[in-house]
Amino acid sequence: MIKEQIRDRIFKELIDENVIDLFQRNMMPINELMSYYRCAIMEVETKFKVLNEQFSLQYDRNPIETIKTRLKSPEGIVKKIKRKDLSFSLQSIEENINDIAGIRVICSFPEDIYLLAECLLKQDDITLIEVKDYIKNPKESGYRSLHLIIEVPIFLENEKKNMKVEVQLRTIAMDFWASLEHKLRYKKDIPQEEAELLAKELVECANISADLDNRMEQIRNRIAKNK
Ligand code: 0O2
Repeated sequence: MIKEQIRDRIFKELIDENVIDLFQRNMMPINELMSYYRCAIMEVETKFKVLNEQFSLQYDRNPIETIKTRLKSPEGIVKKIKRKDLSFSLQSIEENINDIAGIRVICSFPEDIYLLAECLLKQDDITLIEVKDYIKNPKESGYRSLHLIIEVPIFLENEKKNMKVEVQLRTIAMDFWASLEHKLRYKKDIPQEEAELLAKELVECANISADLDNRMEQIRNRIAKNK
């Protein structure tokens, strides 16, 4: 039943025999792999919750506003396989797609992002694979966030398995901008010229939002100094 549902969904999206084959032949291993990624998400989420708790005790403040987690959908995985021109195999998925397990940590202030990233990366079971600092180097769209690709071990019945997780750290303002921009990006029926003007407007909004983040942080620091 699940097999048929997945096949129908993929059919609607992509109508690609290779893809249907991959999922049909590997249903059990795919479920197993996805379950490992879910475990990895749990491990990393717990690490951030522990850090938040400790900061709350030690400094009487919570650096984390919200944590969101997501497992990449089969459609998302297939799109990425195609975009990166990868082979349709489980091994290739595991080796080349780094964001199947995703965790988004929304912080109050920009400084908290780097503080949390440092605390996470100091932990001796975490291996850093890649850093993409879209705060220091925003994307052309205006997008800002700190992305970390890490490896975390999960402990199964008879083995330890290292799983990749993408951690996106951003402020409330960065998240607000990214969420709205993501929704607007899918409005396709806009004339080219207008689309270019809107893209510029979105970059401007991202800059204003970054400025606001910095000013709020300065206010926080001035208050802390006066204490
Ligand atoms: P979802 O569902 O959000 O995860 P890679 O091949 O993996 O190294 P990739 O996929 O281009 O390269 O990675 P990148 O650009 O570093 O990060 C991709 C993710 O960052 C996106 O995930 C978004 O979550 C976010 N992102 C990157 N650029 C933008 C942007 O301009 N606007 C918004 N709103 N989000 C952005 P996905 O793949 O879109 O899916």
